[in-house]
Formats: sequence, C-alpha cells, structure tokens
Amino acid sequence: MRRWVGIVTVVLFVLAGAAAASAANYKPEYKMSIVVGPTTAWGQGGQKFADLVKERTGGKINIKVYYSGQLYAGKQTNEFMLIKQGVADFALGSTINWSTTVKELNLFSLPFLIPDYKALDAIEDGPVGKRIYRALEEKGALALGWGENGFREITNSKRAIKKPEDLDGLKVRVVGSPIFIDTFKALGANPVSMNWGEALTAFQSGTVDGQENPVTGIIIPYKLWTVHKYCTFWHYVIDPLILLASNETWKTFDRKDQEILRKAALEATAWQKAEARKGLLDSTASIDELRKNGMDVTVLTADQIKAFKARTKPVYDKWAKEIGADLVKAAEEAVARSAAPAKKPAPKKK
Ligand code: X2X
Repeated sequence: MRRWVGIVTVVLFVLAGAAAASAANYKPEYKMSIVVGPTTAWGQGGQKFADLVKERTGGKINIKVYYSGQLYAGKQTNEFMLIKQGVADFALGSTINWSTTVKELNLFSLPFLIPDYKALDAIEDGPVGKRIYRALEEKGALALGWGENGFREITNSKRAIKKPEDLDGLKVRVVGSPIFIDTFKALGANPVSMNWGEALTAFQSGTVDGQENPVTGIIIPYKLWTVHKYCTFWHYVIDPLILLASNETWKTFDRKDQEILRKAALEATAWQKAEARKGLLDSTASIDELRKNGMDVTVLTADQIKAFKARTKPVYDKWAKEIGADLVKAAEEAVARSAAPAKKPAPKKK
C-alpha cells in the first residue's frame, strides 16, 4: 500500500510539473498586427479571433490586437517580416503588404484577373489557394483562413474616371508594392507609394489626388468622401486578407490549443469576409451610401473595362512570369471554370 501511495505521488508530481512547464511556455500576451483601425470589419475580424481564442482557452492564450500598424517601424510592406521573426505572433493582413516577401501573393494584384466573388472563391478554396498557403509556410507563417478587404476601386478629388486617359498625370497613392507602381504607370498616372497612415494626411493636404481601396473595407469606414468627390468601380484587383500565425509561435502551442486556434480563425475570417461583402454582393447599399455622402460614383460597364485591361496587359504579362507561369495558369483556369454555366443534372432514367 505504502509503495502504491509513493508511486501515485510521484506520477502526480510529474504530471503537475509538465502542466506547469507547458503553461510556463505560454506568453502572457500574444501580439496580433493589423494595418488598419478598429472601425473596419478587418480590424473587428482580428478582435473577434482574439475574443474567441481567449474564451475557448479559458484566458490561457491572450491575444492583443495592435491596430493601425503599431508593430512595424517603417513600411507596412515589412509586416510579413514581423511574423517571420515572431515579433508579431499573428496578423490578419492584406496579401498586397506581404507580396514583396512572398511573390506568389502578387497573383491577386494581377490587373483584371479576378472579375467577381465566384472567381475569387474558386481560387481561394481550390488548389491555387493551397499553393499560396504552402508558399507562406515556406516563408515562415501558417495560414489559418481567408478574410477579405475587397475589390479595390479608385477615388480621387479631380474628375470622374471612365477611360484610361482620365488617369493621365493623376497623382495616385498606392501601397509600396512594385506591381502597383507598374500598373498605374501603364495607365498614365503618377503613382506614389506610401503607408496607409501617411496617405490619409496626404489626401487631406491635397498633395496626392487619388487612391485605390475597397468600398466597405476602407472607403466607407474612413469616410473618404471627405477628401475625394469621385469614385469609379472598376474591380481591377481584389485584395484578400489572410489570418497568419508565426511558425515560431505556432510550434509552442499544444495540439488542443492549435485546434482551438484553427477553428476560431476559420470562424472569425468567415464572419469578416461576409461583412466585407455586405451591401456589395446582393444590393447597391454601398453605392447608395457613397452617393448619399456626396460622391459622384461611376460604375464601369464591361466594355469600358476592356480599355483599362488592354492598357495593363504588359504589366500582367511581366508579373505573371515573376509569380510563376503555372500558378497564374492554374488561377486563370479556376476563373474560367467558375464562369462556366453549371452542368445540368443528367435526366433521370425512366
Ligand atoms: O494600404 C492600403 O491601401 C490597405 C489598407 O488597403 C492595405 O493595407 C493594403
């Protein structure tokens, strides 16, 4: 009997020690980087993830969201390095900002590749999406879910944009990712790259004339009608978000917590993506809101879009090579399949 008590005591002691050691490996605070502010669905999606994780781990994993790029010193295109180095443990971020490190992400910035949400979903949820995830993992980050900033439409303070010539000489703020500089130069504009935070000041002072960003994602929450009168819907690129965990941080979590994190990420990104599409997918509520706030909104027809597509074709071809011809081809095929009419079910045999 004595002996048994002794063994049980030793076992309990070892188990308690292991539990303490694993809890001790957990940091008191995990950092999540977000480039934009808390009034956006993007920011709220990050907070939702943090809340779900805190609740489901009983407070063991405590994620703090750092909004408006507080974690990076310098350029927003450095955000991926924060994750790679484990300075940020998580990020809900735009593929554009990470595309200077992970070249495959430029796929989403190829002008006029992805015409609608169906095409985007076909890419994200199919083999192309898996290849993008693999590319991220090789560079140091685990992708946990697709969110969305949205189709990037153009706003400016000078004139309505209906044809490429309307962009002539227009000073347009773009993200510091080279494909955007190439695209706007091809369109005859004068692109200037700067962080989002600095861009807002530049719009107010009028040192730049325009910018491109999604309607529900950025234009509405940041009330860009206070600086720009004109908005053109041209759907020239779409900007997905991805929820990332640093590989460095991920390996410190036990299996059970990894499962909790994965599930919370899928829930938070699905919620965030649905928010981003509200008032755009099934109604004109977002256009109405821009007009109500005094904006002059132009929605380009398929024919008008052709002229912009033709002008940016050399940029597409150049960047398709950089990204990888086969990945681009696979994406083009996914887009084509998504547009094909659904096959009719075979007639029932009598
Ligand atoms: O800087 C932008 O334009 C923004 C907020 O959309 C991104 O982070 C890509």
